Amino acid sequence: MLFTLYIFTFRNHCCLTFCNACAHGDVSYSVAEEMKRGGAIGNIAKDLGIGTVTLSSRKARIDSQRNDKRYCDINMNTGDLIVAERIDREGLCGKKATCVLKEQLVLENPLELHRINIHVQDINDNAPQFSGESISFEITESADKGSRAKFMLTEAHDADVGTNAVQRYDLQNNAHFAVNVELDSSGRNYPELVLKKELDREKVKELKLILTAVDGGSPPKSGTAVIHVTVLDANDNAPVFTSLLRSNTFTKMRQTYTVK
Ligand SMILES: [Ca+2]
Ligand SMILES: [Ca+2]
Ligand SMILES: [Ca+2]
Ligand SMILES: [Ca+2]
Repeated sequence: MLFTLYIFTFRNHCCLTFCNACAHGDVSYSVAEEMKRGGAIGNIAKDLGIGTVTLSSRKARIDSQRNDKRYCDINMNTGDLIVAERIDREGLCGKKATCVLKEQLVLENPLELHRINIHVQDINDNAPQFSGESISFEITESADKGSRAKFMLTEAHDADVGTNAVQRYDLQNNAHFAVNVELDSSGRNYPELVLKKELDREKVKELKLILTAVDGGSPPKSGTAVIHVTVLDANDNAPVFTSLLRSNTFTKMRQTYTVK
């Protein structure tokens, strides 16, 4: 379990300004998302210096600053702040780099509030996904290899953040294409297909290559798509006779015509 504690006490300043329901100190914890219900985030009674008897006599409870769900509760016997609802970082914060749940410990008689900031840490619980199962291209066999023959691929999405999001793309080993990752103007990485050896439609009309997006989790997760390449014809072959017989016939015809 990840656990960090910071306590900021501003009792004096707070009580000078409003006394009936003043905050007596903030506590901050760090917890990995998807922790099981009932798991202890930290011992809030100990961290705030409140005995468990006081918790009961002053009817301690956790209030959420979100209206929909109360993610934490307090174990009155141990003073532990515990997980009451599934904490899903992706559902709470999407692609935000930091994710903080704000709760309050409320004590009565007299009313006393302690703000609780729970920093939700990402875990690698999502695999990269492409929007479709296949990506199709039509590429002429006359396309030059190298920097001029690049084809933008759709990027894979991973709901996790940081290193748990997509880190690299791998392309199935093949003679004609490689995959590069480029940074676009908005700072996003996108993959592109690069021709490294010219195509020849007379030898290969179609290629199917597996593209894999891999995240940086431990262990890593991955997602795949199939790249279909249809090789288009270019006029790169002169007509040739396919048999000696036809060639000989043509020679005779020419000779006959010449005599006349
Ligand atoms: Ca999650
Ligand atoms: Ca996650
Ligand atoms: Ca991931
Ligand atoms: Ca050709």
